[in-house]
Amino acid sequence: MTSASSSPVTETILNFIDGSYRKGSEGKSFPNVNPATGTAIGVVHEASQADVADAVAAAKAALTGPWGKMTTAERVKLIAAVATEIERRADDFLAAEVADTGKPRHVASHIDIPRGAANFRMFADVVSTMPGESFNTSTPDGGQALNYTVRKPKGVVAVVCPWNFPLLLMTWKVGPALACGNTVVVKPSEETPRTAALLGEVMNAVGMPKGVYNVVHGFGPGSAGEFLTSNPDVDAITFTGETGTGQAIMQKAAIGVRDISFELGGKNPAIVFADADLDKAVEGLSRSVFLNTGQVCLGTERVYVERPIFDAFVARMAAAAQGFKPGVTSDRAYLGPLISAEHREKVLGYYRRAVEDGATVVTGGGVPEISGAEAGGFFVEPTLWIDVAHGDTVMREEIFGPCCGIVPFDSEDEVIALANDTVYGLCASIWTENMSRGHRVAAAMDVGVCWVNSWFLRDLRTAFGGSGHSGIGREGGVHSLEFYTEITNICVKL
Ligand code: NAD
Ligand code: 6OD
Repeated sequence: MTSASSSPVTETILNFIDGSYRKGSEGKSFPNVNPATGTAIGVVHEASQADVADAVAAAKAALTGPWGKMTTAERVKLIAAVATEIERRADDFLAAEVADTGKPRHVASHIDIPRGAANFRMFADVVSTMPGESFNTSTPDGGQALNYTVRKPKGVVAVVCPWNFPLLLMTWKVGPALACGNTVVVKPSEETPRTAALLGEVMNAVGMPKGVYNVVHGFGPGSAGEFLTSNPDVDAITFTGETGTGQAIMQKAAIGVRDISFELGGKNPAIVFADADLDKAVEGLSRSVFLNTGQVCLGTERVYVERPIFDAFVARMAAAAQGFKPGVTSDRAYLGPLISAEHREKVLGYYRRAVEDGATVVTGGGVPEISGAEAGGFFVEPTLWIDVAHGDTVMREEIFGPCCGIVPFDSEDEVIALANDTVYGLCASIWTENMSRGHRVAAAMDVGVCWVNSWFLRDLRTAFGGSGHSGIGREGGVHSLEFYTEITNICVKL
């Protein structure tokens, strides 16, 4: 049981260690707040340093227990069963995700929960079909040697997660980690602990051996996040979150020379050429700017539009933004709240800064009028700026809100230079009907992922990640196996 009560409104959210739900051993807890109403709806039990050490010890012990002895076929069967069980309990996961994030149900039911299941099923397939590598080598004595590789799990993997797509981003790492035979200790965001905790029920239901999947709740520095990443029995750390947090975790990873995989922030450009299909571009960029209330690492907070269509594009985007109704209960609701009062203050600070720096607000810029139960929610208006300069703060720093600056450009070379002039390198989205140009400009983008005439269109077999301040490494398909396994090359003199 994740909870002391069956009501999601009063849920007590517990740590999951060695197959059992546990309170924090120091008796500490913190409130779980629904961002759509601003009210506390649960209590989260914070893991102490001893609890985190217990979770890591359980994960380490599980490596040599029944889990470590399973064949790949047995292991992937269990992992596929996790996917099926998430699907069977989709309503429970949906309720948990909506309670934690405040996001509209249709967003969570179309994106977060199905991906939670797909992340297990897909990596079960990848591991089952992974080919090996071998080389025949000529030796100095005129003979031959055979080189081939075997892959082994890294060991105990720490999975440190953010709050924007909690189940999706956590399982994106837990799926491949387990498929490769590792064990995990997950530290969900303090804002969104529920789905990670609920997944413990799924693990027990499918018969996952104890200690393979563990969850510790808490914060970063001086709490579960730091306790976990500095624990010497953790063999590798995979992290999704802010660039600054990544830097702090990297220092801990240096102790013991542990491997890291980082998916960090972004300040992603979208580029709309004059020959783009304007209907499709406006629809696509309405998603890339406003989906999940802009709380998407892949969000395009910088939008460059070729001058001949600039005014038309701005007018169409403004109409789209004004069509979104903030709130979560209505069928038309698209813009949920931001995750917290603190994050709303940060976003509103950028809204003020844009105006101070001379931007013109096309639409939005403040807090919407909302009555009823959602009056206390952490909503902001969808916001568009023009007359922003390349060096303005809102064009350089990640805001993580439903907003973007829209800037005209005159040539391909100019826009490539503007798009690439950032410390980040996560993704870009290019809109053109000239596919020769589409390919050319996409290849010129200094990013990990570039979409042409689309955005956030995912095939889980592809490499995903960012360069520069946006991350270290790539995950997805076989790329995940590079991180979650250790290779031994065996050389046999024939
Ligand atoms: P965050 O970095 O504040 O927190 C992420 C996690 O790290 C949380 O669980 C937090 O408790 C933990 N943490 C914080 N400090 C820590 C420390 N010193 N040691 C160990 N753990 C620590 O990020 P967030 O606010 O939860 O998420 C938003 C950020 O995540 C944005 O910058 C966004 O771009 C980024 N993000 C990136 C991707 C990607 O794929 N590149 C995906 C989603 C989110
Ligand atoms: O789709 C994914 O695998 C992924 N990591 C998405 C990240 C979204 C960021 O907010």
